[in-house]
Amino acid sequence: MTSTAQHSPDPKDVSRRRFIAATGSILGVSVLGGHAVAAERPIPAPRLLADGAAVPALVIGSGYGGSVAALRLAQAGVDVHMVEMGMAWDTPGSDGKIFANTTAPDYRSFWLRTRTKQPLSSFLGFPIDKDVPRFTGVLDAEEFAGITVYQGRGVGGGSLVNGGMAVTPRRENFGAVLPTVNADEMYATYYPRANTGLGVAHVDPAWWESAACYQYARVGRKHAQRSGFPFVFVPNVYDWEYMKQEATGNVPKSALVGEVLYGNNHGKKTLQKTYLARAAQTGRVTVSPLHRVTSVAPAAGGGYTVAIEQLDTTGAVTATKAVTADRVFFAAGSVGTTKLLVKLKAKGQLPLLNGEIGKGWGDNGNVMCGRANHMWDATGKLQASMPTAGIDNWAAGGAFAEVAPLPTGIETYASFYLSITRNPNRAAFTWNAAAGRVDLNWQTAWKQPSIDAAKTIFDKINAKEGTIYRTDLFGGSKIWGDHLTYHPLGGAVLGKATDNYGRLHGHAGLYVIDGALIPGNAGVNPFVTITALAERNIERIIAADF
Ligand code: FAE
Repeated sequence: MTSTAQHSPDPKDVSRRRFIAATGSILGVSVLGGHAVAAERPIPAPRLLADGAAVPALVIGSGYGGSVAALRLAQAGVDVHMVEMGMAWDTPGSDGKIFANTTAPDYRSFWLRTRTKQPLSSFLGFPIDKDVPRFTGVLDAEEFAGITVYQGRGVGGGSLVNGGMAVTPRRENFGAVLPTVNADEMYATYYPRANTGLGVAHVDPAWWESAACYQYARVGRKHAQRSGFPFVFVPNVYDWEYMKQEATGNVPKSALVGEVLYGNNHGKKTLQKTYLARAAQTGRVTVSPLHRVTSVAPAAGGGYTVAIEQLDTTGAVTATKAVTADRVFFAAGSVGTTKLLVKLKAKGQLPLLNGEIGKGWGDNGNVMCGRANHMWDATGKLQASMPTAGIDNWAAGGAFAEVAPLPTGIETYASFYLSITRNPNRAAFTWNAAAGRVDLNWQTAWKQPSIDAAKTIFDKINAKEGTIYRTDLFGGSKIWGDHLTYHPLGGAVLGKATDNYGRLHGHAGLYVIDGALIPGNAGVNPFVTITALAERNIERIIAADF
């Protein structure tokens, strides 16, 4: 076994017990009442921004980049307010759970849709999408002309819905990921800091070898190795001790009942439990959930006027607010940040932004596929929803294929993969004045290089194993899931739309600090790189600008 991770995981993030001791005043009633759900989600106290408020630092979005910015600014003595369009995700529904299960999507699952749009649209050839009430749910399937971009919505951003795979790119590949960034500093300081802050850890290999819930991954390993491909373990932010307890039936199940896409009720160390918990401890960070930033423009007396819409859970606007901020951090994710900047430049609110705004967007080369195994290669009806491993074919074909779970609860005899490939195509966001929205010019056909790269792995495995691709997962007998990405990157690229630390050109005091900075491809799952880059940039910004 080898590993792609080049750090020494040191998960010293806030333990639940320590946090409860430290934040009794914030969680008060819930903690005293021993309410496990709230205790697991020690996030900054919602304190809604009032119309006309003035704040020193305003962070738009509460995903990875926003959480790093909030924590480090607060630790440096700056009061921070986070504005998050999604919900707080701190209150259980009538079933006692905060999040819905992957196999039973409900009103909580999707952001303002009346019908689910599941990444796998069919199973055994039957469509699986269904009607749901329109609600500010946790997963957004945002549709552009040529691609659907999946994103997390809520306090914690993508950490609420993602697979937790926490991958540090191989050092030799870093130059292609962020060419203007000093790799020595990243690997000596910022990747280790990010991994520690996120609570990244490896699965216990001995347990993994015998756990029923990772049979699918062991089948994936067998097939990879029999075709001569390197099979690597990757760390995750799931609490592995919790998963062991799930397997023995001692705690409420989460990964072992397939929770992931629509949130994990237990076990996953989302940002709510790591960076945001530590931010809450500073006492300097507040958050307005269900608040959406619509505009940022220079204020007459200096700083910026930020226009905000307050939403209810149907998505209706219940109030509009204008606040002023000395400094504004765009952390609304690659798509959210870029859409705002493109609109604000085009409409003249931020006219001095440069011509790089909106450019350099990529899908991290995402493409999915499934293989149909023989009856003797059962992948198991119990599948942990947290991936642990993949096929690292960067050296030969330019693909990292995550062996992904298919947690349906039944034996599927399917091996399922999300490949991250080197796709050179880059798209641009532009303002569509007639429609009053931002468009993205990505074309579905641009996935072909990704399909070609993935085929170098799976054609060979199929030939060796005498197996075929599944055609029942994406509708219309399609083999390739080429209609989506989970990993939007770019749009306000580091060193182009911003300086080399995320300061936007043209308007002092505005920063980009999220996945929009990364030029389209991280080569591996991106959140560790987004976090590490944010750690690097905020350190410099605090030292030089505050
Ligand atoms: P992000 O986490 O998306 O946070 C942006 C936040 O801003 C969101 O909470 C938005 O609701 C909010 N927002 C947007 N617009 C506005 C606005 N106008 N006003 C106020 N708030 C706004 O950004 N990555 C991995 O490394 N490993 C994985 O295993 C993995 N699995 C994934 C699985 C799924 C299903 C998905 C969807 C993603 C996955 N990712 C994974 C990708 C990862 O979650 C993503 O790269 C990061 O979350 C991006 O971080 P950012 O800070 O850029």
